[in-house]
Amino acid sequence: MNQKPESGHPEQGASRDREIVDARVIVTCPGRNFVTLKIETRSGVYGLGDATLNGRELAVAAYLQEHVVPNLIGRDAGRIEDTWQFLYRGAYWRRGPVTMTAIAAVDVALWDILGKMAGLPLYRLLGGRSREGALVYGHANGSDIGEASEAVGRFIEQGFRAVRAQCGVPGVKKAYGISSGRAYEPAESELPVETVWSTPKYLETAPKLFERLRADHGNDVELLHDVHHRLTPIEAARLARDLEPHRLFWLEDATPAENQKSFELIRKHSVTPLAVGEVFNSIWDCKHLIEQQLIDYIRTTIVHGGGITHVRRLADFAALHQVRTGFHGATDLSPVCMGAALHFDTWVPNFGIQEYMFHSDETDAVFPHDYVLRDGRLYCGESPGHGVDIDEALAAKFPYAPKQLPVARLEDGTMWDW
Ligand code: KDG
Ligand code: MG
Repeated sequence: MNQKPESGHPEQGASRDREIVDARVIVTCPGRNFVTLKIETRSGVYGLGDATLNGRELAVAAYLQEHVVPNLIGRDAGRIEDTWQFLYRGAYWRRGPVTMTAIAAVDVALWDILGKMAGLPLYRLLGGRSREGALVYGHANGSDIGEASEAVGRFIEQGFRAVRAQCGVPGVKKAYGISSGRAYEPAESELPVETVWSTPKYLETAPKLFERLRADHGNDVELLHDVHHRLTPIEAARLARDLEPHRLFWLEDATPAENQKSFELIRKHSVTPLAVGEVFNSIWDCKHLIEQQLIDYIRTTIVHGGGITHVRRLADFAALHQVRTGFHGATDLSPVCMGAALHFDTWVPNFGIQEYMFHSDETDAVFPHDYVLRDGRLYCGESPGHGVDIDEALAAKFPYAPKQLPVARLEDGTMWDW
């Protein structure tokens, strides 16, 4: 397990510096829950990885604490690939969100250590810059079409070039993506809030929203929309077709994608670009979607997709089929994930867009970082590693608060996809 160099080997001193001597799981709730893995080497250099799985935080914390950390102590932090293979291939029970989020935390922390030891920002380790900054999209929403359009206008005024738009649906009490005043945080309570969903009412409203947005804001701004898995394949095909005149950048999660072939139906009826994959954990979840060019953007990001080591393979595979990246970036992914994602975005040749919601001031204080937003793009910093740290003393002041994501039912009470 512990690859100790033979005595007299030239790497011996360096390898001893890289020996992992401690790994700790830090759970904190500066406004919302985050799980962070901190790996320390004998030399004192440490790395951080995000391990946050919204509403299931303690499952990943326990997986790391009980089953991963004991395997890390004594390992060479420089053996990133071998550690990834050990945690993935070596585990009989592989894949799934809990396992892949735990692996991601280790992987990102090790890349962070590698960058710090090399004195290089992460994007340079990956192969260097492909662009100056990463195009981002913000989240605009409103209780009705008019409010949503005003919200889109505010994003454009702030310099955003791309905006996701969601609005309330008449007759639906709690439509997806609508905030009640403060920033949108769906995991609201200890037990899931039950929402009610009406597909016919939604299908009436969504095209009208985008007709209005184009009338109010013109064609220069990129517009995106998230269906959040609510439609059947044929309903999704109808929506994608109805939205065609409004030229969306993408339509996201139009139908659940466990059955990857279901996207063939949507493709048959529409040229609206499709994005999928924030709930995927591995290349196997999207292999058919990518190979058959059934999607245009893959959303699987570093924290839930096994880290940089695996998502890099996914992105390279996607590039062969002209599918571009569009990483998940909601606030339940910590600044540690965002920092790593931005270095990846800066390097990856087939970059599409990066989702970005502002974290709260408390979260930004717990996770000091060097990435900045300018004119609708996010720029990663030049500090070694991924450029995100944790203030552990401050983190300890925000204890874990159990919260789960909502569920959805149809009007007759049938459980539906949230
Ligand atoms: O934890 C769930 C959220 O990250 C998700 O609901 C946000 O769909 C989402 C998005 O596209 O940001
Ligand atoms: Mg989404």
